[in-house]
Amino acid sequence: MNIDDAPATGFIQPGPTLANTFDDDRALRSHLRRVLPGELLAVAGTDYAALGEHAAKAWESARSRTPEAPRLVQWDAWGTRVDRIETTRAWQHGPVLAARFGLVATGHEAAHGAHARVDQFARVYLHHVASEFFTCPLAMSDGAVAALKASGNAALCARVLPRLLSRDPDRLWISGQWMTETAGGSDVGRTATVARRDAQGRWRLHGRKWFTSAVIGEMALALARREGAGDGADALALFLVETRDAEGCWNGIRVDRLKDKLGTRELPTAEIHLEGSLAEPVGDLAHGVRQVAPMLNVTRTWNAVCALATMRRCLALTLAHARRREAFGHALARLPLHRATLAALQAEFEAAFGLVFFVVELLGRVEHGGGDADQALLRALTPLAKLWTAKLAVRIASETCEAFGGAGYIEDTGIPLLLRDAQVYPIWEGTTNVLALDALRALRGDRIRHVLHAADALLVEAGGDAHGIAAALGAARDQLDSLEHSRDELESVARGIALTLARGFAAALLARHARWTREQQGNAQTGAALSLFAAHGISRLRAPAMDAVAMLVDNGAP
Ligand code: MFK
Repeated sequence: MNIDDAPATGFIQPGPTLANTFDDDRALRSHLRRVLPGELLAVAGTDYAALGEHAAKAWESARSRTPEAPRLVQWDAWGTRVDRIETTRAWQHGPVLAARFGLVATGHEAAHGAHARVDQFARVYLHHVASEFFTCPLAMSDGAVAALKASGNAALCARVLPRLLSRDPDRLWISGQWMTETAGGSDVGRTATVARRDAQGRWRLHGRKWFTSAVIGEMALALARREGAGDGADALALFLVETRDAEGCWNGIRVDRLKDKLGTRELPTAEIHLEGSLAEPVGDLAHGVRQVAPMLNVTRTWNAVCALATMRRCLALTLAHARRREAFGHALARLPLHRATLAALQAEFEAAFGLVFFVVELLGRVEHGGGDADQALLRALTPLAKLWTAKLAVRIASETCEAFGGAGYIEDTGIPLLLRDAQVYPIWEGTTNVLALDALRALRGDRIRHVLHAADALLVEAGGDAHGIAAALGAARDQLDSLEHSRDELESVARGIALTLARGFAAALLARHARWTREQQGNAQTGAALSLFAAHGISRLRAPAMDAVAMLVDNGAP
């Protein structure tokens, strides 16, 4: 049968399409206009538009082909162990786009000073979804740059940083971060990999790494325990491992298998054995967690920016669909409950956007000599932004599936992928609970005062606090103070405190931005987002309920 002779099938719903994702993004555009100098925005704007165009096209092309997955080929035809990882097309092209758009390098561009990080993360945000999580190894690379700079190891920096920051795809290096082991995912202190000297006095690593997301890279930073150094996190050291030797052979690395993951399937996450891999200490042969911490904070910022990118993609598709899909005699976008649902999600997204890009701005300031107050604020807000946006991305992706009805549950619409991928954000780089406890660590002493003081200053800039933002933040501080001497109770409510601080600070930022957009752009949409966000409630505090918890977890025995 000729295709032209096929019987008419009646109504067919067109799938959602994307316009240039930069042109279309009010939150991003108004934010960049407020914080970036005009000259930088004018030059970088060409790249943002190109990334936005690429993102729209990548969405279309992904719909017209069968999804690809990476493959591990362990043996060649003649029996030689090769452990070759074959990646998808988007991944093969990843280094070219990363170098061309400076997805790591622009963040360290000296000429742009403290603004470099905003420029960089605007690029990351625009490219993340289209990159098919190639941003994951880029995050590790950026984190490695931060850890190496903080280490003060001049020789390693001179050798490696020009590679990690290269704008030439043939010179660009990608770095992994190898921490997670079978015994230690969150509790990194249980790392069992051992560092031992060989006959020539060189360090070699022996052990098993359970999640290595960038074994395709040229190097990795890995935690290992110097032989005989004792137990615990303090006895760990941080090492740089180059994955291949001068002949291009694996540096004592055996790739056991690729992970069969819920999402991020294009990302070839591997289990590996280190069998005498040559390694170089980054700093002292102790305090490895402290040495890797700058990396963790940078990768957690990437996590938050990528979570935002997923939210924005979900909202763009949901709105595009709501404008074209009709039900009950109207476009979905005209139905009161559907409209209210979408607007509430958009408001949450805009608040989260402000918090994440404020963290990005602070990171730039701190890296360019920012004072103690900026440092304390950055340390406190990074885990808050990471944990809140990770959860929110899952919620928005789940609502997105629902907003498409049955089509949102069908794999080749591309919608379920957003939800499966979003679920990585609350796990990757520390779970919600680990991050909530890190927030407690970061808020110790008078750091909480810096957060509240900064929020007060934002509310002054906003011209007032019409939504009880300061009160919500104050209540979180009071709970933190009142439970200071009862560690178990404090930990049991840490999520509520962290979420309240994240939401309260985000609301203060949104209030300031609402004033700016109203006065500078004659636009009341940010103010509307603030009203809806606040109406949804800022506080997420919970009272400790230790007895009830014990009854439920310990099977009735308090
Ligand atoms: C997209 C790709 C996805 C692919 C699938 C992914 C699946 C998941 C794959 C993974 O496994 S990703 C990695 C997830 N793991 C983590 O992110 C680690 C989570 N654990 C933590 O974050 C713990 O809080 C941490 C290991 C960092 C610390 O726990 P410890 O061992 O109890 O350390 P301790 O004694 O509290 O802190 C040691 C030092 O580090 C202290 O400094 P001092 O020695 O000077 O006192 C801390 O203050 C410091 N520190 C800890 N966290 C810090 C920090 N400093 C700055 N910033 C931080 N964030």
